[in-house]
Amino acid sequence: MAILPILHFPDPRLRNPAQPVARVDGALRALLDDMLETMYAAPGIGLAAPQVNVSKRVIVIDISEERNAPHYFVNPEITASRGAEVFEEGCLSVPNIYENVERAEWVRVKALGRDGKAYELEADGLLAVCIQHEIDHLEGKLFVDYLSELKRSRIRKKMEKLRRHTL
Ligand code: GNR
Ligand code: NI
Repeated sequence: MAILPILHFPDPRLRNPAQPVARVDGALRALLDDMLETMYAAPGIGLAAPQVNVSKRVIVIDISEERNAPHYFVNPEITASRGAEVFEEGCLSVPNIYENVERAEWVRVKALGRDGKAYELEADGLLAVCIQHEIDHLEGKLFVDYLSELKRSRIRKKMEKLRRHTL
């Protein structure tokens, strides 16, 4: 197990569309385990592989209070969605920024699990928000893309300044 470094906006590597996984093998399960450990340590409720510089369609999520109910999504696809809801989102790749984003309020998602078997899950509330946020990462999309150009450029400047400080 290992904690992986998380890329920060506006790193261009966060913008690459991720590649489908051909096979859920031992190496992929090791990636899922490292991503889960990284997400718990951050701490966050979800993590997509592009955030740890792995361009694969892989997501982990755990919205439980006890941090003991992980969801694994390999090659996830939203097969149905309904409604709209605004939720205040944050992102481990855009630290300390929280903004309202409108998304579908209910989704059905199809994916492979940690065992490589296909399954479907229906979600609403925080889980639905998180699934959509993570699938966006697989397309190179970030929650700040839903904000105005003005807000996004302010956030970009803040992040660049922070990075100059910590380098
Ligand atoms: O930890 C996270 N919290 C969160 C809160 C509201 C909406 C989405 C999220 S996902 C985020 C972790 C993350 O950046 N995943 O990509
Ligand atoms: Ni995120």
